[in-house]
Amino acid sequence: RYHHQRSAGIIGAPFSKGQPRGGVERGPDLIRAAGLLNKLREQGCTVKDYGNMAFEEVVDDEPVGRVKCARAVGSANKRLSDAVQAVKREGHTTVMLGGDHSLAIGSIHGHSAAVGELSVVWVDAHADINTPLTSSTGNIHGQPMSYLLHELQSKIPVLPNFSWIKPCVSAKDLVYIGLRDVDPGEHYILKLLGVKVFSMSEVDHLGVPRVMEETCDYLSAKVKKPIHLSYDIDAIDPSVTPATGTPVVGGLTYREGVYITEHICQTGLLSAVDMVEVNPLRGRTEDDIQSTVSTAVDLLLGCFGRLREGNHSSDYRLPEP
Ligand code: Z70
Ligand code: MN
Ligand code: MN
Ligand code: MN
Repeated sequence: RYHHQRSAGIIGAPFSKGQPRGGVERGPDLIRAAGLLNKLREQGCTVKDYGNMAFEEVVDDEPVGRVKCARAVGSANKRLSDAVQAVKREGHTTVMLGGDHSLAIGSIHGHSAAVGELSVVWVDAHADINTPLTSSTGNIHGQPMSYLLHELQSKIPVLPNFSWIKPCVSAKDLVYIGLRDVDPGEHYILKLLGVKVFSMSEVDHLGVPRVMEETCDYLSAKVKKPIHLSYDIDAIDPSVTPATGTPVVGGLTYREGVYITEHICQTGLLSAVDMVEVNPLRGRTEDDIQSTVSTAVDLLLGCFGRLREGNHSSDYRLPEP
C-alpha cells in the first residue's frame, strides 16, 4: 500500500435531459453542500472546483425516431467533453458531478481525448448500453455506452449534435458491476460483444472483494490503462440511496459500494470519476435525500484515498508531553 499525491478537479454538470425526471440537475450543488470539497482536503487531497457548467438552451428539440432531447444531450456532452479534456490537461483526476448518466458520453469522450485508451468500470443497476434503435424509452441516459464503444458504431444512426462523438472504448476494456435491470437488447449486446459483467448475481456468488480482484486482473491483463469509474448512485440499494430516478431493489450495500471505490483507488490508476443520478426530488423525506447525498460523498472520498481503518498524513508526529 502506498500513497499518491492526489488532486481532484471537480466539474458540476447540472443536466437532466437524458431522462424525463426533473431534480437530477441539483446533484452537483447538493453533493458540494454535503461537504465534499472540505472532506477531500481533510484527507490530504488537493481540490480545484471548476464550478457548474452552463448548458445551451435548445428549442424545438423534437424526438428523432424514439430518441428524446438528442440536440440538448449532444450539445451538453460536447461542452462536457471539452471541459473534461481541459481539467485532465491540468493534471487532475476529474470528478464529474451529474446530472443524469447521459453525461458519461462527454465525460468518457473527453477523458479519452486527453489521455488515450481507457479502462471503464461502470457501477450501475442498469447497463446503459441501448442503441437509439433498441431503446424502448428513448431516454439517452439508458444509451451512453452504445455511442462510446467501437464495436457498436455500425448500429448507431445519425443524430443531431452527435456527429462530434468519436467511439473511444473497446468492449474488452469495459467492466460492469451491480447490474440487475437489463433490457433484452442490452443483454444481447453484452453477450454479443463478450463484455465482462458482474451482475448482482455474481456479486452474491463471489462477494465484492473477489469481484474487484477479478475486475482489476481482467482490466490490467495486458497493459495498465487509466481507469474511468462511472458510478450511478442507483447501483446502491434503494434502502440506502432512494433519491434517484429509477431505484431497483436488490442493490449493493453501502459497504460493498464503498469497498469498490477503495479497491479502485488502490490500483493507482483512477483517472476520472462520474457520480450521477442523485435526484433530491425523488426522495420522499429529508432523510431519503440526506442518505443518498452522503453516500455519494462517501463513495467519492473512497475514490480519493479514504480508508475506513483511518488515515494520517506522512508528516504526522505524535505531540511530545
Ligand atoms: C432503461 C432505458 C436507466 C438509469 C434508468 C433504463 C435505463 N434500460 N438508467 N435509470 N440510471 O431507459 O434504457
Ligand atoms: Mn446509469
Ligand atoms: Mn442506473
Ligand atoms: Mn486488484
